[in-house]
Amino acid sequence: MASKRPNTEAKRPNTQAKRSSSKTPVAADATDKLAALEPFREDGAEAFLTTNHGTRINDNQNSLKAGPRGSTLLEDFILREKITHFDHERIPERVVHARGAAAHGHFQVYKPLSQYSRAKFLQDPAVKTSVFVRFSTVAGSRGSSDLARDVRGFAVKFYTEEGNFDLVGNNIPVFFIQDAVKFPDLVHAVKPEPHNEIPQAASAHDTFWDFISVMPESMHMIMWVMSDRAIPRSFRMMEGFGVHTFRLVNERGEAHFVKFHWKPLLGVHSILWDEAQKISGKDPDFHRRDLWEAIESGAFPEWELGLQVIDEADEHKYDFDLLDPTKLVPEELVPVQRVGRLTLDRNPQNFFAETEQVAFHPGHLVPGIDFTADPLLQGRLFSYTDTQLIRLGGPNFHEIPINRPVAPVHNNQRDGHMRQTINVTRTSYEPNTLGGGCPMQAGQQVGGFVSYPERIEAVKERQRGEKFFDHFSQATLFWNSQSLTEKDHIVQAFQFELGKVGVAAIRERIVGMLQHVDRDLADRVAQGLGLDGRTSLDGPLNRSVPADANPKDYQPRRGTLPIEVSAALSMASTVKDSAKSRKVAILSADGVDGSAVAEAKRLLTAAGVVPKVVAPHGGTLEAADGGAIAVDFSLLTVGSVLFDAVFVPGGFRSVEALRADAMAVHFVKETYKHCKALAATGAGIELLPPESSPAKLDDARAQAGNGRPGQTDGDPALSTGGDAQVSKVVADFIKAIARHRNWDRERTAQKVAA
Ligand code: HDE
Repeated sequence: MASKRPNTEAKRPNTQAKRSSSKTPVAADATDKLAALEPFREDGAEAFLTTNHGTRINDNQNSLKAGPRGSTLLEDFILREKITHFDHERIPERVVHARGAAAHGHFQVYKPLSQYSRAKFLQDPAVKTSVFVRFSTVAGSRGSSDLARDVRGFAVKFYTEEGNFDLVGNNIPVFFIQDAVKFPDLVHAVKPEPHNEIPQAASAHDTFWDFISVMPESMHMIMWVMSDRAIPRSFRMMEGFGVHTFRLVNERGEAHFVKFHWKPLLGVHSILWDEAQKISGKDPDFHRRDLWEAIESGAFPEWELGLQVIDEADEHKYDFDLLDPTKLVPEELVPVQRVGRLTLDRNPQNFFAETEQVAFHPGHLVPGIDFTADPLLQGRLFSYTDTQLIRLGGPNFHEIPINRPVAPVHNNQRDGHMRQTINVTRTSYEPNTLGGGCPMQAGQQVGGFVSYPERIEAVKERQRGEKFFDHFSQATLFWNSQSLTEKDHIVQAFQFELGKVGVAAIRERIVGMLQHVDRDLADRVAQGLGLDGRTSLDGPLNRSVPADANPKDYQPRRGTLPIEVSAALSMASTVKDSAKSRKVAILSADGVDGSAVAEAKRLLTAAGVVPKVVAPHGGTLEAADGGAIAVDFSLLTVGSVLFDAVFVPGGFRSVEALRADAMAVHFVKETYKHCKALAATGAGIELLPPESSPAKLDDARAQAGNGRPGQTDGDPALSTGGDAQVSKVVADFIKAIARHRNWDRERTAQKVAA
């Protein structure tokens, strides 16, 4: 075998200091984060196995022993190094947001945003700013299911030429609490209970609801978390929000308040709680896999960056406080301007090195973006560096490849655990004369960060703004803005969550709290719990009160909003124009109509849909015409919940076999019950659940017989036709997939046992 020097030797990491200085402009490709990561990649191809110190290893099968049956010798430095490294492979998981998946990509603005911000990455539509984006759940451990009912993290690291800007947001625009001091309480309440560490990645337990039942400021967020927003279909189909109000500052030093949004181009879509629970068993990596596969297949996820810009003069214009993170700014009051596009186009190559070691921080800012005094944001500014110190083990985590900015780094910070940079100057202080005064401070004109000179005249006190005490009006707005189906799901979510709460008094207090959101909501939740909707609260509503305060001063006050409904808050108003990247099961068995399978695959693939043949057995199927069809999954290995839609092609032998197979029958029934698109041709119609509407199915059979394709029962997500009508049926089917679900089916479908 040809001897070749291992890559680790060949590719020595560049130090930032070598690449450029603050006076030299950054080379065009130096802002490409993927290129910057290149020197750190190692593939071991055609290389010899070595120790960490470069000594080639001759025997990786046997430890060094005193004779073939003798004990292992302490001298075996190869064994000791290998085992020691292995023993230390784990680092602490994130205290929250432990479970996540990430991808590389880039961001481009549509037009210069110079009127609002001087940030360079927001100026030139030709500039592609590298990004690394990590999505996460909040409560669960690293190995928990993707499908927990939970908020999703949506953290974006922009590697800009002026340094890293991290937009560390969530898929819900508000938060549970108003002040950072309550964060450890909230997280302790939602995490598994301390005595038995149950339940994992779930809020459906006593301590969480106990806390919520005495924290009315959480109610707006709770409405979102009980909605289907907390069980997204895909990371690619979630909105993202910066949550806090930030500031944009332009070249002239003028500031505007801003709320950041991410709008997914595939629309905002969710699944049902019944599916979420089943997916957690069938494929707990469902979201992670979905992101990975979409990027691998070239269906790159995209979002538009949205800004809600508010004049400083309007700071006090609204009945809610812009500094209160439990409130959103309704889009009807301040429209979202879409200003740029985020595209994720490359998967990480090493989960640990990139996704696990990436360190986000809302305090990673660039000139042109600044904070407000939101007390939740202010507390976060402390927390994120602090947590990396223990999680990543020391103060040099910024030198880990994924965290390094593409902008040059020069300062007098030195040493510490695992220091990589070799600072070659004698001076590590400033001012100095020995080092020619370098590195030197940067004036604003050359990109020096200057904090926005916000005027502050204040008394030092532990207090909150007056409007912070309006805990219910936006919770009510959210409820009023939901579609009937969304409302049903919220009621069921409360019934589920509280149904898992053992202490009756907690359930009652939550119902009492819900009465302040909406009477009907409270009544419906109470009914499912076997409670009286008029349950009155035991004690004061808000128990988050300082020791010496008068509790009366801390009780909620209802504000008024100029709108009663906000369409933007309902997923029913999302775009539903693309079936791209959706997964379809083509349910088949031996004897299937091979040409129907081929035609459906062709049409679906052309529409960007991902068809998979699912059959009672793996390997290949023998089609009715004798041809062979490759099976992607056997029924045993998947479930309908892993697909967006199902097509049952004709072929009598195939359909007979499927009808005799309980798993196949269940697969179709469940698809129907979950309101997904279903299509069938020829004999395949016989597999559609008769419960859907027997009379209409007869009609469909008749239509199939006389050659007219149809949509059964006026149900736009049920497409049927004869064997010769595959093209027409699949065309309707694709439209139905793009609409995501036919939620109207739900009330009748509930009766279908699945
Ligand atoms: Fe975080 N949060 N958070 N958070 N957060 C963390 O930082 C914290 C909050 C968010 O993919 C931790 O590196 C405090 C709001 C995301 O790596 C920690 C408070 C929002 C991620 C932390 C909040 C977020 C985190 C844990 C209240 C939406 C995952 C590990 C004052 C705007 C980032 C880490 C990733 C992670 C603290 C509230 C978003 C402990 C103290 C509000 C997306 O530092």
